[in-house]
Amino acid sequence: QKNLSIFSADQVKLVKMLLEMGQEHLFEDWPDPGVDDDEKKCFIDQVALLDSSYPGGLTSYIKTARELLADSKAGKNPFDGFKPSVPSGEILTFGDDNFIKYEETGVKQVQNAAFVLVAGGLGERLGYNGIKVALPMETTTGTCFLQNYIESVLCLAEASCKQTQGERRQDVPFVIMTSDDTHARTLQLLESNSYFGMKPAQVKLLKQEKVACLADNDARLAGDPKNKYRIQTKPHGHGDVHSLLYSSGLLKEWKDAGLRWVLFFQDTNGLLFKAIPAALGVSATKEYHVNSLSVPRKAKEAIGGITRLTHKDGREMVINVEYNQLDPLLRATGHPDGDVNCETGYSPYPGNINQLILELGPYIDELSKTGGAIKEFVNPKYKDSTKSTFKSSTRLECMMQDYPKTLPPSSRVGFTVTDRWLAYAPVKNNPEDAAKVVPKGNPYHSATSGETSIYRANSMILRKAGVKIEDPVSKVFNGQEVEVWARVVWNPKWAVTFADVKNKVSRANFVSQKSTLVIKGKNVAIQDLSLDGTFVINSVDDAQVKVGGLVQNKGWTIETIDKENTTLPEEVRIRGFKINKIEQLEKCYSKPGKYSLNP
Ligand code: UGB
Repeated sequence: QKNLSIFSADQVKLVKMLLEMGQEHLFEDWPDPGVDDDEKKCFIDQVALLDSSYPGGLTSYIKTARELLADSKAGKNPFDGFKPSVPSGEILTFGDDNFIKYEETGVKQVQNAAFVLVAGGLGERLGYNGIKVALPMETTTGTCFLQNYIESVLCLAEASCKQTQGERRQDVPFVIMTSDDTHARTLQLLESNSYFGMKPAQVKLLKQEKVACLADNDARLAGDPKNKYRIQTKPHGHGDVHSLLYSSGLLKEWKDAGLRWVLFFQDTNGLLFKAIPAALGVSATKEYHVNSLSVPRKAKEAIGGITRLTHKDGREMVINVEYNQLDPLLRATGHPDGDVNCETGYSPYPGNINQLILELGPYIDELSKTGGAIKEFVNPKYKDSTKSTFKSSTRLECMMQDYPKTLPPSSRVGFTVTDRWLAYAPVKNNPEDAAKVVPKGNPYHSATSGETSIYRANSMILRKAGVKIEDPVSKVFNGQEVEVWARVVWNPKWAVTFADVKNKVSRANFVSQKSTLVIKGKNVAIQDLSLDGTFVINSVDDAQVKVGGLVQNKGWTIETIDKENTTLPEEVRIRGFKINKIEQLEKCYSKPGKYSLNP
């Protein structure tokens, strides 16, 4: 009571709200006014921030927490009454007529889309000290994830404009959700690289705030153990992206500008843009309000499963069931073996890769009702079976893929399955877990598999386009067995669709397994090339380059390294290999004109 005198009227309201919500313990041991007043003001500033950054404020947070904690204590199953079954969706096979048709439709739609990258996670599982979007996607060129994402969006937007004769007048928006853990470093990465060619105004950073931790089943907020004038906070999860987009006013701005789609994606999937045009084509053709891109999933793999849930009362939805919930749900509903592979060698439930395409109009309608609040969950670690105390504080969490949970039954919620090699190679696990914890035969989700998957995808795409690519060899890096294909890398300027690739390679091309082919140029035609070594082609946009003939040299080798070798940078050690650049043919075409190379 005595301390209220140091606060403004608005701050007093916040104190009263906390007292009404059973949070008086937060003010215990506060000394009289005049002692630590600045700290007390910082405390109330923090409360104001926690209150304003949660839809419905702290009152709503505490109420929801009490309900969810009571459900958790009672052992209530969130899927009570629901039966899982395998849903049906659009299945795409890379390179067939259907895929090409959807890709063409999708590219036209890109100019009506906004792209949203969720990059607030620090990647504790990876154990890397930097931000994940700054990691090299592959070490042949050293291109980082963020550069590839931005360049892919720019090139897709340009292709889209060209195909529709420049109907669009504005730049495609690119949003990055950051957090306190990633914000400053993301901004610095952008600024020090001139936004990788994007206009700074095109890029918006939205920072998510953490939420208050909960100390017990009554949802008493946990004090920070290091400072009695602070509440302990933890991340709320990637589901925050919806409320942030809504409260920022961006969605309305996009609607007014005539946009139709919002695409969401994650921080470390170097393959993701290879399937985006086709998936967008599916959304446009089927008029999906929600389209979730997925890939065949290995049983027990740490990605959610897309599942049809049918309730006893007739309710039905197609939704991601998170990996730790799928197995118990299946066991409880008449599938005694739980989450297992079927005869295809994969789980019958397609794997969610959190690449979502939402139609903007229905998205805004829904968010106008919910304010962007997403169904949350709580995962307390109890001290014992009485479930009355926690081992450490907990908090509410939410996931962006749970957005469809509140949608009306009339919503068109679909999904698109595409080849795994084409679309999904995340970098999430540290080398030890990848080698030892991941079940044998399941994808590693490591820096090693992330990079080698890029070479495999590019090689397989070239094969589909008619290039003869030698078979891969098997190697073990950081305890993980992977296929090593020829290191084929191109920048998005060269190709963003399969049609682009097909247009640029012709006749009898051959690339040996030990080779590296780097294409950094827009108009580079590969004709009758026989490559056994390393060939790097750089060209300016206005140069028309044709390359072919025999290129043979010692090339760039993949050298095994010891992950404990601290003289090497961390981003190299987590891969278990480095590229040893011995000899190459490098060609630079820096002036406009027509060039032909046939050594
Ligand atoms: N992220 C944020 O931006 N903010 C946060 O508070 C937390 C994360 P993880 P997760 O496709 O690979 C998801 O930790 O949550 C960003 C799906 O739930 O890498 O374990 C973070 O920066 C799962 O169903 O993934 O698993 C990153 O970009 C499956 O689809 C993204 O959110 C899996 O991803 C994901 O965070 C997958």
